[in-house]
Amino acid sequence: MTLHRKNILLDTDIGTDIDDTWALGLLLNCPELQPGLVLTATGDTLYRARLACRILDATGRREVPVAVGIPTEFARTACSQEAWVGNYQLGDYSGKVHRDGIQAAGEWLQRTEAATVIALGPLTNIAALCVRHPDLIARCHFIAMLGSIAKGHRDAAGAISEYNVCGDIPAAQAVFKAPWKSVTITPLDSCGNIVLDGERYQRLLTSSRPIPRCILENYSAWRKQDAACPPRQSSVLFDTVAVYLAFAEELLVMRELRLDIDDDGFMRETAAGRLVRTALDWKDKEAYLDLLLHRLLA
Ligand SMILES: [Ca+2]
Repeated sequence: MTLHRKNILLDTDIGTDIDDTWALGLLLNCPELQPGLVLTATGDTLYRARLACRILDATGRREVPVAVGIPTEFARTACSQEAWVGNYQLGDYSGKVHRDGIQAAGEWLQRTEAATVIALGPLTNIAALCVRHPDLIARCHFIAMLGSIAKGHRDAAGAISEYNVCGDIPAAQAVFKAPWKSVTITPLDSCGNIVLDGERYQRLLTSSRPIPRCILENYSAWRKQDAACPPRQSSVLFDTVAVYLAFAEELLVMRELRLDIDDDGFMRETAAGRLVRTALDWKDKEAYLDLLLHRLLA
């Protein structure tokens, strides 16, 4: 029986926090998902596209096209995998590269039935697509690592203005008002404490498979930027949960909430808010960590 794969547009700020790199590795190893386009989000989107291309090259996945999204103001110090990218240029990638990412994403949405958009960074690109192509957005499901309902980082009590929201608040507000078929999020409540450590981390270290090798090389380059990062474990792998939500949700506690985003970047439940399928907690976090490891090692 042929598995019907979901067509995925991945919008990612890969190259700052390392979790996008783990999430891309997970996406590439999910038989349920077909990565159709990787679009780079915010900051130095050209650097991010070079990084995405080099990862796809190193893992033998050159069939995946990469598109350069809308650049925004950004500190060079946040290009934390630059050492791993080295002199690799977009022209070195034998797959397709699109310099105008919004144009390319619009064309991809136009020719793709029932697409799922996964967003792993601030929503500058996605808001631009919502403005330019509301008719195409209405055919898509939207999934994001986004916001904070009742918990912050590492299960700390209380909501915060989360990075992917406060990185472009008007964009997040616009995306919530767009006519998506459905909106699903993993806020910090569910994704803010996902860490691979102990035996699971050891198994990654000893793998010779291309995806774990590539992730760990990048993680090693990234760790040099962050002396506070503890040894022998991953950092928090927020974005992997959004990829999981594209093919399953049974390990999570899902709630339909009506959510608004205020001008300070906080998510609020309001009667007139957007109906959002929200991953509020885990039913079985250990099973998710096992699944994540198993997929990365596949
Ligand atoms: Ca991210």
